[in-house]
Amino acid sequence: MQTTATAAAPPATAAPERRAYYDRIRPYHLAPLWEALHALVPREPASPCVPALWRYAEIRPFLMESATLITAEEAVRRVLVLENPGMPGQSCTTQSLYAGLQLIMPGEVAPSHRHVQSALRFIVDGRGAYTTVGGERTTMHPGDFIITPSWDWHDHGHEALQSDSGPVVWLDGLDIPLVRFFDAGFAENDTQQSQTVSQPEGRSYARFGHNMVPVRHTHTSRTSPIFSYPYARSREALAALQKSEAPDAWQGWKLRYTNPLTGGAPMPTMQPCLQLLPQGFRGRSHRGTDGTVYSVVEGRGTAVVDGQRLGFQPQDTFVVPSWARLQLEAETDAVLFSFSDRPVQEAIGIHRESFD
Ligand code: GTQ
Repeated sequence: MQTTATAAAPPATAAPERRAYYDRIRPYHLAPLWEALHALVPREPASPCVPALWRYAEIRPFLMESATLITAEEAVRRVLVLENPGMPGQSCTTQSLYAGLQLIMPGEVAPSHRHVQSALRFIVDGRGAYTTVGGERTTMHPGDFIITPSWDWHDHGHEALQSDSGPVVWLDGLDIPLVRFFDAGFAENDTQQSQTVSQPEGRSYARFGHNMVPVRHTHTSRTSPIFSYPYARSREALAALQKSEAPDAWQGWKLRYTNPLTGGAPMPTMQPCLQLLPQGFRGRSHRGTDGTVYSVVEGRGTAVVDGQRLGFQPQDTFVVPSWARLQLEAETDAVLFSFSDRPVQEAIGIHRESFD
């Protein structure tokens, strides 16, 4: 979303009389388009975002160390941002999307707040934490995909009731850079730390999670009424497909999560997917204009991104930039969660993809 420096500053190589002219018009806040046109309107995407992989085994100790430095309450959200190495300091993983790993320790609370930015959570490590959205609490299990809709109150916590409970880590995906681009961000803190739980756990899933909808329900929200999509159900679907049909040559068996009321993306700005690659899979190359963040749930393999090999294991996160060629390879059966800004690009009619 940030314009590149090359787009703004005319090159020093310009002819002296042109440079002198540029110098004279600058105080009037004018700039010559012809020096920047090629960068502003490129022949094809030229993203500053680069392919990158975060090895969970390598970064987990840093995440755990953060808990010795600050509590979840003081931090509000104790997260290590997965900053794209091509865009340091900008708190983004692709140009439009933010990803981070959030840590909750047993007994902690991340206080209730709300914001315009939509969030998704994908549980990476540990069990026993919960998130509360709109008065309904959901317990987190590894592989669950959970939504925080725009402007809904939400708090996270970990009651530490079980003797085996430990740290819980999840991947946060937010449309923070998109909202920042539009200068449309609002946020507020709740008056209470943890919102009052007013609904029994599982109510949303009972009402909307079984290809059925309460008979007099009319939907007004832009976001799915299911806010937790359990891994057990999604994984079961992939296992059944593996038994019943050949994998797609590019993406294996890949399903997108939907809003059951529309069939579209579960949230306006992000499309999450879950895919299974069979052992020995050597996928064909494909690319899309939606830069994508992947979280590895099961198995080992390699993402070949514009020729760069990113070897992955469970709990790793990697990012594939817009228009980079991706080939997926699996050494064992592998399950990948992913999300991109595709619904936004589709809404404005600019999404492109190609399958080689
Ligand atoms: O859990 O509400 O990673 O507000 C960044 C901003 C998580 C959250 C993030 C947030 C949250």
